[in-house]
Amino acid sequence: MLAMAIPAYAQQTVNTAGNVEKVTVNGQTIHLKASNTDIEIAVFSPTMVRVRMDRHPLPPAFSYAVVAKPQPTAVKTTDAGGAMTILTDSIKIVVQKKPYSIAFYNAQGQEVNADEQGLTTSWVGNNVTTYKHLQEGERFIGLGEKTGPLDRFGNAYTNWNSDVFGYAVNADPIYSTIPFYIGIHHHLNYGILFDNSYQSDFSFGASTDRYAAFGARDGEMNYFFIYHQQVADIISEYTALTGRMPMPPLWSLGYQQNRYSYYPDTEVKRIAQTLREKKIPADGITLDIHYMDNYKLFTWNKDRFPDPKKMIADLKAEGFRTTLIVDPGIKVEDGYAAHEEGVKANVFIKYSDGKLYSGQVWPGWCNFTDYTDPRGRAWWKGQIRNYTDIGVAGIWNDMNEIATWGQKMPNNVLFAYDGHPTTHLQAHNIYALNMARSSYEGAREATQERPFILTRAGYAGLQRYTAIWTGDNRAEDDHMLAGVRLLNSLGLSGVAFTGMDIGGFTGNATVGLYTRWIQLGAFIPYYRSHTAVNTRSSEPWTYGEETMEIARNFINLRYKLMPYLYSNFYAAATTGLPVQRSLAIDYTFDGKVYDPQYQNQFCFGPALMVAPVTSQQTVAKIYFPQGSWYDLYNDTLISGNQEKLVELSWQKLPVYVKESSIIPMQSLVQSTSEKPDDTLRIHIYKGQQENHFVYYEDDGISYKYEHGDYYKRDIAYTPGNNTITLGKAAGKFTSKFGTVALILHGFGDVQPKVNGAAVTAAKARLPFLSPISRFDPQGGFTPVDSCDVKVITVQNGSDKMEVQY
Ligand code: NBV
Repeated sequence: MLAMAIPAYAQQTVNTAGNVEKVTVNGQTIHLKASNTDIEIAVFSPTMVRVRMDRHPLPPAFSYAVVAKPQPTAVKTTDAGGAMTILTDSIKIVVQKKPYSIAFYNAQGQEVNADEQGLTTSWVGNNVTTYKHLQEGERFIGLGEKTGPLDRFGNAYTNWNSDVFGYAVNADPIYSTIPFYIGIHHHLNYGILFDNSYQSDFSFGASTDRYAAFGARDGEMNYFFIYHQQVADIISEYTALTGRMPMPPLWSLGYQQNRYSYYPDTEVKRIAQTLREKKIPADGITLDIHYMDNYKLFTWNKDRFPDPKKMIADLKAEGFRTTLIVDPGIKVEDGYAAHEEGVKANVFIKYSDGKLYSGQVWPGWCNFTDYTDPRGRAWWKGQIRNYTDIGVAGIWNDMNEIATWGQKMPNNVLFAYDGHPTTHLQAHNIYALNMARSSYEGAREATQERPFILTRAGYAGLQRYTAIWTGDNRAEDDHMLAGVRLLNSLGLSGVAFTGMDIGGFTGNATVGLYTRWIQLGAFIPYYRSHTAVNTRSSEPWTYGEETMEIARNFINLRYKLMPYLYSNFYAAATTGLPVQRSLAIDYTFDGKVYDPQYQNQFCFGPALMVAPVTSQQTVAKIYFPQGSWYDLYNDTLISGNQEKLVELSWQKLPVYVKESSIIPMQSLVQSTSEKPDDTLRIHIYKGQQENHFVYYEDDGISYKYEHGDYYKRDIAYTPGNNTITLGKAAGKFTSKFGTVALILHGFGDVQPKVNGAAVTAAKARLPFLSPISRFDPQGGFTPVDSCDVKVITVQNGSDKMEVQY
């Protein structure tokens, strides 16, 4: 069994796969029998392959992350004695037989990824690890919600979902596990998903010049290799594999106001009213644990909330949706309905001796639902109706790492693991995913409307059910920037709907920090202010008049950008591309984007580049990647491929528009339930590049879009022949906009024609893109900055329209 010489005094041995002794090709699946190991190589697509290995015969594959089945793919295999070659249109896989090792090449024969010779895959005890050869200059990005730099080279990480109150900016692990990363070297890139839910470890050349490794405490070596030329396509295939997000409810993209906790009901209403009075647009209010009776799930504290149904309805009438927090712990108490029913339904986690496991959380001793048991999920879904029946629109899944006081859930508690009974060790990292799934399915089935689901912990594939936020961050500058990187990394790892507590959860934000953070939040997919109990409140007016005005300006901009944002969520739902995008997606081989000075810059959709700045900075050094960029506030053109010092003002967060961008916007509304005016404003920024943008609309509430009830058209800008085309609209939905204003930035004088007929382009000083305006309750908003644009106004419809200028 031993493949390596181990000194006699060693307590443990390193076991390798050994030599491949037999090869069986079964269509796209190749089975290799090695001396110590069973190996299965399954081709999922011309660009994606799964490798599974274990020391005993491999059972049928089971995964909570993976939803895709192998697609029929032409595969050519050659067995040339010492090596086995598996060929698709795009990749060549070479398996050396004596001893086993595997390498992946592209169609041009370049080595993309290969085992480190001599180490390959091995076991120490039950711990299994694969060692990949560290390529020269290799960078590593992704791995989900992981702290640290954008380029993870030189670092190592552990996956074990953990409740980390007020975590340090470099803490690891934190709440969730997404064992997927992207490697980049020699103008090549590839993705690897290590699909094993035991505690896992990744090393990206940490203290070694030989390898990048991934391994787990137990279970199979089971990984997917994905090869594409573009990082965007890798993310796209990774999300085809693990599933994509459904369209979110439109309201969940609006501003959300939180604190731990708003109570009683009069306080909740006061917050909502104040937002309206102060003309700060908002769509959501979230109730934290104090809504419950003694923290007992599915109950209400009747003194604080005598009539929750009415309160929720009243809030809805004002354009606010209510989200409630839920924890997995159900208080052990006689007479408490949820507990009694859960015991009766036999859905709680048990020790190996059959006794119920209890752990301590908010309510005291609790039992915990086994969401990996279909019965547990069904029971939870029924309980969720307690909320949806009274109009709750969002479910916020907290403490689902599982967090118990002391954090030491024993190994010997059992989980159903959907027909593959197992212990806590294997179920821990996928527990939250299944809780979020149960909440999602429960709310969706009960209402037939899109619920908003938020989770703290998760596993690869969580995007199918839920948005995620980065937990208990701190009110510190560094944390704001670390949060940006966490969200960028989540985006690289298939999760598009992400957020962090704006203002910081623990501690008190300074005025400067809150100001910078609330500005930044306008460009973060889930835009929610939140803070802990006994801290300075997170409402924009808590930080004085000036900050409130700045907050309002940026929240206003967020609402005006809603058509752009919603279309970007459509892109996430259909291609998996994140809404908040690390520059590594579009500028993968530009070393500058990984420079610690610039690694926090990101794009909000394809058009806007945001450079986060701290409360301490008066000047920012910003990197402008290739192409040209427009200053969001005054349209000043900045050429790319340069680092530039920019003087900062409190009013403006550095944001730039990429040349050739297409940004659909609308008039200001106070919530997404208010109808904007009739004009869709499509901003187009002159540039050299051809560009197109998929514009998308639907009712924002239901699932009818799954049956064709949407309005979708391609907007193309082709500078080469001076045209802007609004493609023929697809879908059964009628756009809410009767008019389209094409707003041309940087085009100078134009004599446009629409479908061949001359029209006039009005000259305008733009009042609506720059967020910086002064608000006066009598006179409304007066813009501070403006720029000259040309506006072509046409009727909106569904036929193709060509504008020549
Ligand atoms: O439910 C209270 C908090 C919540 O506000 C926070 O966002 C979660 O991350 N929750 C943690 C429980 C523990 C707080 C110390």
